[in-house]
Amino acid sequence: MEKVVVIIPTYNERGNIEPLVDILQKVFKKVPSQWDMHILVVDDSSPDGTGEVVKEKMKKFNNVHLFTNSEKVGLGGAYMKGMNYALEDLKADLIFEFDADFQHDPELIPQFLEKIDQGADLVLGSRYMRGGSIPRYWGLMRKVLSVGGNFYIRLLMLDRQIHDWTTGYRAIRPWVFEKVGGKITELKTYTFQISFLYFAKKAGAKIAEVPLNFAERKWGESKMPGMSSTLKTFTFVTKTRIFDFLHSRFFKFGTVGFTGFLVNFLFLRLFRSLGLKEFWAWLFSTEAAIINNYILNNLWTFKEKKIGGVKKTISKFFQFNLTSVGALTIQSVFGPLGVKLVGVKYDAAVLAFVVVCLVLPYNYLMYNLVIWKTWKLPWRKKLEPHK
Ligand SMILES: Nc1nc2c(ncn2[C@@H]2O[C@H](COP(=O)(O)OP(=O)(O)OP(=O)(O)O)[C@@H](O)[C@H]2O)c(=O)[nH]1
Ligand SMILES: [Mg+2]
Repeated sequence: MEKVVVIIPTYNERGNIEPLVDILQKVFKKVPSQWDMHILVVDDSSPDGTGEVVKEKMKKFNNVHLFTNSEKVGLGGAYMKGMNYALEDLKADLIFEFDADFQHDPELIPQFLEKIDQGADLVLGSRYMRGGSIPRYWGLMRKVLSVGGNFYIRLLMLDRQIHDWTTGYRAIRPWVFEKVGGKITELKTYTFQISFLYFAKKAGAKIAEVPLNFAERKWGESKMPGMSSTLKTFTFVTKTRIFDFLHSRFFKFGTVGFTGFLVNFLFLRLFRSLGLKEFWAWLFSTEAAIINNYILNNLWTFKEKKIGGVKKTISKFFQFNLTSVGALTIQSVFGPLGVKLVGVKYDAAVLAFVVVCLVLPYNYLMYNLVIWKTWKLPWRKKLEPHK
């Protein structure tokens, strides 16, 4: 049997938690017997007495648990504490994030469990996939923010698989929380949910989705964050992705390429001033740029795959030179061809096009596939012997 703990953060939800616990118990009866279902309410000492209602329920059901925070810690803070408690004290094999206000259909729990059974580490109740929805009664502003916001996040995160980054209905395997929990610095509702998912994805969690028709809040007041917190979510996502880009291999590759261009230019001037013939000045300065790019890419862009040893360094450097000859060939074939096509007036545009659309992708591909071998062709992967 695997222990499942449905964590429900509450703040002034007494009117909801009362019927919700009963309904959840009914749903629990429908899940396969492999799952041992529990409820953990994380209450921030709600002034309306939510905690008291839960204590009453605990007398009736022994699978209901309560964790009380002495002050309001926000949704993220409540989840962090609740998840820790569910894993450390209750020894959960699976945890759920679940809202108290009936916006999350409890009847979907078996579908979440099925996805987990099929191998998912994290299942999302998704409002923005086929079959999911947001409430019709929402005001225009909330709809626009919700749909637009999620679209923006999806666009920046570049993940077609995930449709709902902010959803609060989730099933999570403990290892994911153990890997991710320590990295989360943002505890505000949306940033908490987004960064949890972001780090989970990075940690290699298998993510699945279940369509969710987000319902109307049944009772009580919304604790939805205000406008300024919502705007901070956009800043958070944007900053995170800019940071990712600055740390990406492609950005480093581009930066090294640019230093190569500078080296080429400076050495050309230097060799000329030393009295070298134009041809030799071009040849040597180009080689200087190639050496520069080889060293910097090896030490920085592809540092995880650093080439070492005299023999290997020399043979790879030879390969690198051949790759550069390839790039020169592309440029000297497609450059004149382009000029012929659109006229010499547009030679700068032709050069930019050839470099950006042909030479850069060619170099990047060759570096990743041939020189540093960070990528593997799909049919190569299968040929590798099993370890
Ligand atoms: N423990 C705890 N729970 C919280 C806190 N803020 C919100 N919650 C709970 O988190 C869940 C989601 O909050 P909601 O206010 O429903 O947020 P929402 O669903 O985005 O907003 P609505 O659509 O208006 O309901 C509910 O069960 C809340 O009671 C908090 O500070 N502490
Ligand atoms: Mg709600």
